[in-house]
Amino acid sequence: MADGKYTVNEVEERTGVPATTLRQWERRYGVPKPERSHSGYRLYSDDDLDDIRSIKSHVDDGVPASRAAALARRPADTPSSGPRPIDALRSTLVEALVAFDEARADRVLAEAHSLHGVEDVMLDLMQGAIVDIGELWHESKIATTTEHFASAYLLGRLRQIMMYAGQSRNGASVIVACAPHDQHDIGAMMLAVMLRRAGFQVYYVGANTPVLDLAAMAQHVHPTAVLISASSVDAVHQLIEGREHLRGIAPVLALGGNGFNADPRRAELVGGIFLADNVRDATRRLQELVDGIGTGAAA
Ligand code: B12
Repeated sequence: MADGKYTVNEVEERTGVPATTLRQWERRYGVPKPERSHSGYRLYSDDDLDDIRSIKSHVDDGVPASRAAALARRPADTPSSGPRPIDALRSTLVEALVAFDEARADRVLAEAHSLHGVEDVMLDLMQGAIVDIGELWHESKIATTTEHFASAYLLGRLRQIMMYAGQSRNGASVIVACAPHDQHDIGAMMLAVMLRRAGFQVYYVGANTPVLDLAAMAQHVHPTAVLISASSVDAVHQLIEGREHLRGIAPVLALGGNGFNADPRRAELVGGIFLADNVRDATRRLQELVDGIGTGAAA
């Protein structure tokens, strides 16, 4: 029931959980679910307090926060309480993957697709889930095998979405690849999916692509754009080292991924342009550039 009456400071005092953690749980897992006062402040109910105490006691026992939040949520995993926000689905997806429960993960994604658009499912749910899982792994709360299992599962689902998007025969052609030695291909795959859905003819090459081979492929397929993902500064350096082979590779050479997000000017060092820090804006920007080439407005 909605009976928000405690401010965040009061909740902090009563439960011992810091305000930053409370907001993090709310954002990531959808629990607690405080109301907002007219001036926008969070107001927590007695139910919220119970949930917070429950999560805290599970976490104190060593249960990961995502699972503790899922345990606190009542009733668990049932859509009867109305459409679940992406954040709530995200914690359930993380929980399913951590438990190696592929069938449950499938159900979460099915629910997500029925409630939200493909872009939101990819960018908010799938990206959010792999980042949460990365954090659990980083904190040694899950094994490397669990993280690999989750990555492989999500890549499989993304490939499926890409397949359903079909391949355009007359859209502008693009190659999507990852920098040499860069195994992080989930972002590149999301980019490929977005571009296919936007009508581009996408050649998806994926992880760990040597620039020399990429240049040879470009000579073969004559793409309008080559897009390269680099997830770290090391990966950016690999591209800087190979920049001679990338020069003139296509009318547009676009760079992205975390190695560039932190400092987009690094794209110039590789001889390309930075499109955006997310695939939704990047796709829009690329479309404008390609349209510009078509009308002679850009080169
Ligand atoms: C999953 C993961 C892995 C998986 C990758 C599986 C796979 N097939 O992709 C595996 C287990 C293989 C892995 C390995 C390693 N990883 Co790792 N990994 C991650 C993790 C948890 C998630 C990355 C991810 O998929 N994010 C989701 C995607 C969708 O986001 P994204 O890549 O940023 O993409 C978005 C945007 O950047 C953009 N975008 C991406 N590419 C492009 C390209 C273009 C052209 C454009 C326009 C936009 C764009 O759009 C995307 C969607 O909006 C991150 C942690 C994190 N918080 O990110 C660490 C992380 C990236 N890994 C890290 C490290 C250190 C490693 C290892 C070195 C670990 C080790 N000791 O072995 C190895 C390196 C292997 C290698 N040679 O590449 C570090 C990198 C730190 C750094 N140097 O910057 C991170 C940040 C973890 C950490 N906190 O330390 N990893």
